[in-house]
Amino acid sequence: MKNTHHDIPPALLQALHQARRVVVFTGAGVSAESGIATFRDALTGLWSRFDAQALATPEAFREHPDVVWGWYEWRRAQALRAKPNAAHRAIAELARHVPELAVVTQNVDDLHERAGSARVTHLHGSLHAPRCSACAAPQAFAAEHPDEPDGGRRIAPPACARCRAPVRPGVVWFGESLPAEAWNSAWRAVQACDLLFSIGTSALVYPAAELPQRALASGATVVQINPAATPLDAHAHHNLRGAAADVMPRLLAAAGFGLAV
Ligand code: BJW
Ligand code: ZN
Repeated sequence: MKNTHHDIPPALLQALHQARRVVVFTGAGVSAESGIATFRDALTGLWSRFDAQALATPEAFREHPDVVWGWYEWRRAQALRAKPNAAHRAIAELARHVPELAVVTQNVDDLHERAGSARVTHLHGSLHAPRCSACAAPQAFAAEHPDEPDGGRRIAPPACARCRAPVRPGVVWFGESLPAEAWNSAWRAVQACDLLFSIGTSALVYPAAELPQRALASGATVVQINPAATPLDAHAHHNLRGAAADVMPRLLAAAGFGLAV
């Protein structure tokens, strides 16, 4: 059914053509087709014995630093191998067709940037910016390119160059605050937007999941793109069921925003 846009509602296209400020809020699903497992699927191989929600905590890192560091090195290897997909590219292209567009991502990969998006706010940090767990000094990886077997393995975290405490991933774990600057900038963009896309997120993790709600409260049109149901379904103006890498290019084409795919 190439070149037919029957599933892109005309009201959505109208909102897109009239939008002055657009926020694209993304989650792990946007990187799924780049071969990066979504958060709630990220526990294959060795990690299938663990619970992601339990591993992504300061307590897990304290008690099992080699398990947690090994998990993040495995995911970093995956992210380094991955390439942006058609969804990342469509989001970068969309920015050329609207007056203002901000990407607010929960993802810890850098695929939006590599696809060419200029304004990207990372709410949950990065796989590529380790820091000391005690003194917070930025750290280098022991190996720039981790060579991870597919199943992953336990790896002892390196010691801080300054204070010898274990180096930790530069991500936001459960129970930790989001970086204030990132959160404030996301909140401002969402408050001012007239159109918000929520793409590839289960919309379960707070405070990030407040952003689409905030957009709704301030009168913006909210469009969700996800192959599965989420708590946002009941509130979004438009729910486009499908993979982001499939829906986003079709949406751009339907809007008349050319995109080489
Ligand atoms: C596709 C697709 C395709 C598939 N195309 N789509 C009640 C109880 C306990 C705690 C809380 C509570 N209420 C609130 C909290 C606090 C907690 C929280 O929200 N918990 C909930 C789980 C209930 N939040 C926090 O702790 C936050 N901090 C905080 O609140 O600070 C204040 C505070 C201070 C002190 C004490 C208490 C509070 C911090 C949250 C940090 C989240 N960090 C993580 C880990 C980052 C590092 C890492 O990656 O390891 O961020 S958790 C994880 O979830 C990760 C993600 O960014 C985030 C969101 O996940 P996402 O992106 O939505 O992925 P998935 O896997 O869930 O979903 C993928 C989706 O894609 C699915 O819907 C698929 O259908 C879809 N999909 N293929 C499009 N091809
Ligand atoms: Zn240190």
